Order: sequence, then structure tokens, then C-alpha cells
Amino acid sequence: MSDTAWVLHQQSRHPGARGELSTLLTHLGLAARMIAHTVSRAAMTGLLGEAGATNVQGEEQAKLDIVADELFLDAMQASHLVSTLVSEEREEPAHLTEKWDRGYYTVFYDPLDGSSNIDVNVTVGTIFGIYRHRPNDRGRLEDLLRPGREQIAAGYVMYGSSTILVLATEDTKVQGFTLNQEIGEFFLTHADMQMPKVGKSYSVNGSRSQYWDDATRDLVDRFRQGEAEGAPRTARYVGSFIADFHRTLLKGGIFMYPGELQKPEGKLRLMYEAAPLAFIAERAGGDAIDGRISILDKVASKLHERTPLFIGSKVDVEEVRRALTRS
Ligand code: FDP
Repeated sequence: MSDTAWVLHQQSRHPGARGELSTLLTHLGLAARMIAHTVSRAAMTGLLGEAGATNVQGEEQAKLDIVADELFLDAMQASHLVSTLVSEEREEPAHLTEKWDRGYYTVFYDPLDGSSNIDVNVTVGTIFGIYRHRPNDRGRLEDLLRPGREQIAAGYVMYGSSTILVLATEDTKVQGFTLNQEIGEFFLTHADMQMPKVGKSYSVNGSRSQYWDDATRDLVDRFRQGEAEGAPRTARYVGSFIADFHRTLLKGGIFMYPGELQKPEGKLRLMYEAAPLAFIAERAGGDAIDGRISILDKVASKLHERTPLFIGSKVDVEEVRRALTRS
């Protein structure tokens, strides 16, 4: 079944549905195809390397960050259903229409996550989270800063050995679609994805342990030394969030990007990295916390807020909760 057929099938389960979310998801599929095509040809079209500018986080922008951001924005604009877009690459929200009723959406996205990996041909991805407007929303900052639990759909596209679109809505399980390059169509290859209850690997940048507090260091040691509940674990860290998360979704385990003594907020962004993948993790039977609080219950105080993140199998995340709420 293609992604479009799946979306239409879901729509048919809701007789009163007017098809807006279906249209939006179809345009997301279009953005995914366009970005996948651009990423796969980047070495030949001169799109590798830095663009010579920094984004709102003060990070170097890759040329592909900028192109992917524009392709995503174009696809959302073409849907005529997105009032506000918030991108990792743009300091301010982009307001696309002045329509605010229930049939319009706000979309948060990271156009190309893990972009420091592009030049070495390692997997990168696009992450998105979708919110439906509430009656009085007008795209003001306070309207945009909502808990991730209010997302009505979220997901990611992974540009790896194949391109995979992983998606869930508020009333579906997690579905994975693989892109058939020859005919340019996504097909459902991973139906109703479920994360194993406990994992065999843990994923963290251990070189940063010198910056962690004692509780975090002890926690990671428990995973490393096989003392955590469940099977002994091996280490796996790509350093590209989507790649590390996708493995965790399929095989179970835990991905951690903890806060640090000088940077308690951690590195990853709440609204367009942590929250969409927390939505996917929970709908697949996993969990995601910042050490204490569920990621989906957190309310940001600014658009580009960061959060510590522990995401993965239920048993593994519970181990983190026990260790870090004690401290
Ligand atoms: P990148 O810096 O390449 O953009 O969100 C940023 C991110 O990648 C994640 O994709 C990745 O998990 C993390 O940073 C890697 O950070 P470290 O290099 O500090 O491990």
C-alpha cells in the first residue's frame, strides 16, 4: 500500500473527516521525496559542505540544511493548510496563511537533522510535529508553545541506505513507508511498529561524560556494565539522532543526550527533535523523559528550547527515571 493510499484509508475510517490532515500528510510525503532526491545527489550538484552562515542556535549551516528547509516550506505552502511553520533553521516562525480555524495547522520541523554527518555520507533525517489550531490561536508565541502531547501527528524521514518515512497520528499506530526510488512512491513496509520492551544496546556520546553529574555517570555505567534491568547491552552511537532513534525503535534500547553541569538543558531541541520522536516512541509502546518529566508534558518557554533526552524501550527509560529522580 502506498503512503497516499494509507492516508486515504485512514480518512475513510472517519466519515465526518474533511480530508485536511490527509492533504497535509500527502504534502509531507512530497517534501520527503524532494529532500531525499536532493540529498542523494548532493555530491554531484555541489551541495556538500558549509553554507558559510550560522543558524539561530549559532551552529554552522550546511548548504543542504538551507535547501531542505526551503523544499519543506514550499511543500507546506502548497498544501494551503499550514498557518505557521517553525524550523530549526529560522529564528522566527514563518506565517504562511492568515487562516486560523480548525482545518489549519502549525508544523514544527528540523529539515535536516544530523547535518554534520552529510559530508561523510552518514544517515540524516527530517523530523516534524503537527498541531491542530485551537479556536483562539493566532500564531502568537504563546499559541505555539504547546506540550508535545497535543501533536495530532508526528514523524520523521530517514535518508539512509533506503529512505524511510515513519509516521503516526493521534489515532493510528506507528507506520513505516520505504521509498521505491524507481517509481518515486513510498510503500508501507513496517506496519504497526512496536518498540521492544527492553533493549540490547544503549546509545550516548560517552566522550561527554566528564561534563555529566555523578548520577548521570552512574546511570550510564549501569548500562555499560550490564547492571541495568534486562539483557546486557552493547554500545551503539551514530551521532545522527534519526539513525540512533530508528535503530532504537526497531531493536529496542535507549538513546540518551543528558544535560551537562554547564549546560543542564542538554543539546537537542524540544519542539522539533524531542517531542515528535517522543510521540512516535509512546505510540510504539516506548517512552521518553528529560530525566524526570515526560517529554510530551513539557511546555517550552521559547521556540528553540533545548532539553535533556532519554528515549527508548519502556524498561530502559524506567531505569533512567529511577536513577535520576533519586538524585
Ligand atoms: P548534528 O550536531 O550533526 O546536527 O541535533 C543535533 C545532532 O546532530 C543530533 O542529530 C545528534 O544526535 C547529536 O547532535 C550529536 O551530538 P554530539 O556530536 O554532541 O554527540
